[in-house]
Amino acid sequence: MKQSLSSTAANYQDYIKSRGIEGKVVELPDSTRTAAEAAFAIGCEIAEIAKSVVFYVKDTHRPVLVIASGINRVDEKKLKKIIGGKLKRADADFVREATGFAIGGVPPAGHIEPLQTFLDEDLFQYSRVWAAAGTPHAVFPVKPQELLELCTAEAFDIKVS
Ligand code: 5CA
Repeated sequence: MKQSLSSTAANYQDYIKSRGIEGKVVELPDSTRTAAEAAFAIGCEIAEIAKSVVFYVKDTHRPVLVIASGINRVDEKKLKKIIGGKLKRADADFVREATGFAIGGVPPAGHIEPLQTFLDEDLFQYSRVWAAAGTPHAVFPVKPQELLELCTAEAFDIKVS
């Protein structure tokens, strides 16, 4: 573990602290770019990784964020029913533009602009999960209920089952 955080991770630490989250951002020497890499670097289950998946509403191009358990695939049909419009998966450029962060480091909140956010209810099986903290090497621990409040999200069954 590095002694001091990179500026992006340090800024994210300040952000979550300002939002009342007590968990500390951890910057790891190994990549945390994907849910599997993050779980390996942290030493937790992949299911305990809160991954950020960005979609957009096809007709309006409005971005939508889904925070899903690392082992789950987001069911776009379920999401379409909740949102009421067809969705497309965002590409790397769209993700950066909508959130201000690059894929692999997209955090659950604190984006350029607030995004409508949905939380995978499976994350509530764990007492704490790990989410990206702005870079592909930084994560932070958070209770699912805290995550729900941090993201002003609603929890749904959104996985392909
Ligand atoms: N830092 C880790 C775990 S905390 C992380 O951000 N993982 S992640 O799973 O949340 O972010 C990767 C997600 O980005 C993938 O689940 C996938 O939905 C998305 N993604 C990865 N590559 C692409 C791509 N080329 N285009 C669109 N989305 C992508």
